[in-house]
Amino acid sequence: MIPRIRSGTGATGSSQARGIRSNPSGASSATSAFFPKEELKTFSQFGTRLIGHPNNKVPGIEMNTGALGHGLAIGVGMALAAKRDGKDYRVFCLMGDGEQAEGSVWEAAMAGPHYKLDNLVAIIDRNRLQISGSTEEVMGLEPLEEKWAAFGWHVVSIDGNDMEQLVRAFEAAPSIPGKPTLVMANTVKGKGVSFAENVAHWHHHVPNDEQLALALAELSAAIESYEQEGLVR
Ligand SMILES: Cc1ncc(C[n+]2csc(CCOP(=O)(O)OP(=O)(O)O)c2C)c(N)n1
Ligand SMILES: [Mg+2]
Repeated sequence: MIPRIRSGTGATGSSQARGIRSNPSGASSATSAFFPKEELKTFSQFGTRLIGHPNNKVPGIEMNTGALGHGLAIGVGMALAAKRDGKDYRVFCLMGDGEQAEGSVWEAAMAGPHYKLDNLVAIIDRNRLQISGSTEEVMGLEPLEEKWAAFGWHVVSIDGNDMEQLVRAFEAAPSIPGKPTLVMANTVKGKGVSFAENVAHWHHHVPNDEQLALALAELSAAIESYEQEGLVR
């Protein structure tokens, strides 16, 4: 079953490393009644608070993002605060794979196991692309899972486009007491939109009217088939 996903912080802490993901976070904030859905129409326009990166002027968003590499350090702080305050919430931090080129990610990667933050789950969107092309050409990351394991994380590798696998990985954490979990979510960028799949420049590109119509048709057809299979509630 595909569960509803809430963005922002609440009973479950969530830290977003990936600023460019402001589209879905804005949409889910609106549907979670943080602000009226109408406001989504102002996205990226002059004077809007939906500026293209999550920022703390948007209700439900506590941290600004945009500069890569800060999310995990914030997540470590939130998870450490939970431990110190005796709270039982968990913290989820979504990072990009291109983001792994930032040194600050690895400082936070050291701190997670050091403070035994088994209430922390970091996810890497391993789509093998970053803004200007292949991650392995821009800054080689492999062997990435081994690096995280060597830093003391419990590493779980899944198909990140499969919602069931994601939910299972999140529910299973923490598997090893004292160890934070790293979910390597192997994904296809632009999945489900034929012309955008695996194409780096869709990191940040505005579709024209035809592309928008095609994307909506393809995604609607996919949602319909999920509904028929009983996979969406
Ligand atoms: C500190 C910092 N350096 C560089 C950039 C420019 N930049 C924006 S997105 C990006 C690539 C991110 O790649 P990835 O995290 O894999 O995101 P994807 O393209 O897969 O969505 C870069 C280098 C930035 N935002 N912050
Ligand atoms: Mg990427």
